Amino acid sequence: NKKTTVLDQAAMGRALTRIAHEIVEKNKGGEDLLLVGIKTRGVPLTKRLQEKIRQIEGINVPTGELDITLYRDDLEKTTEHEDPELKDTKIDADFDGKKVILIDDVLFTGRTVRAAMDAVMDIGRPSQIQLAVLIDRGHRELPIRADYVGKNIPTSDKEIIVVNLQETDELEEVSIYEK
Ligand code: 3GP
Ligand code: 5GP
Ligand code: MG
Repeated sequence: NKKTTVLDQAAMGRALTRIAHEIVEKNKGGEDLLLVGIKTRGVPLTKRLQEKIRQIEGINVPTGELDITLYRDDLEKTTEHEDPELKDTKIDADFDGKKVILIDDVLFTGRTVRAAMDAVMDIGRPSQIQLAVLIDRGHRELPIRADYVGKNIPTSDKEIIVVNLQETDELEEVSIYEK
């Protein structure tokens, strides 16, 4: 059951615009970047950031996607310390020497990002890996932090964050639910 909406459509748009600006600022324009979305909802977020960077800098940053899954159907098991695994990779660009920015909707334990970093290092030699997330809900189990955060939402064990995007859910909002 739903508790509160933490980002509406306008707030989400502003957060992503800010992140796009932060990305080009930190990377001095963005020439050597490659944006890699983590499925499912990291992928539309990646497309949106690519479009915003195009508007800001006039460059078309290449994108790719990773499918990292926990091989489980029960989300309740998230805290049982299972390690997610790579299922599928779609990256056309050669990213040796590039700065790879991983993009996901929610950062929680950090295990998905760890698996994503492993996958990236297995297929190439990026000069850097950075991380952008729409929501950081806390509860890290690994020494991982995001370089770009849409919103920090400290959650309790009983709360989950529901991210609805136009592209996947025909609705645009982030809310907190009680399990
Ligand atoms: P996503 O693929 O867009 O990230 O894991 C399948 C979906 O369930 C995810 O969508 C995610 O949004 C949602 N979800 C909600 N709570 C959790 C959670 O605690 N762990 C995981 N892995 N996914 C969750
Ligand atoms: P982690 O591996 O950091 O524990 O979890 C990150 C992945 O699980 C992300 O891909 C994210 O989509 C999903 N996830 C974890 N917790 C939540 C949550 O509360 N809400 C949503 N929407 N996704 C979550
Ligand atoms: Mg996700």
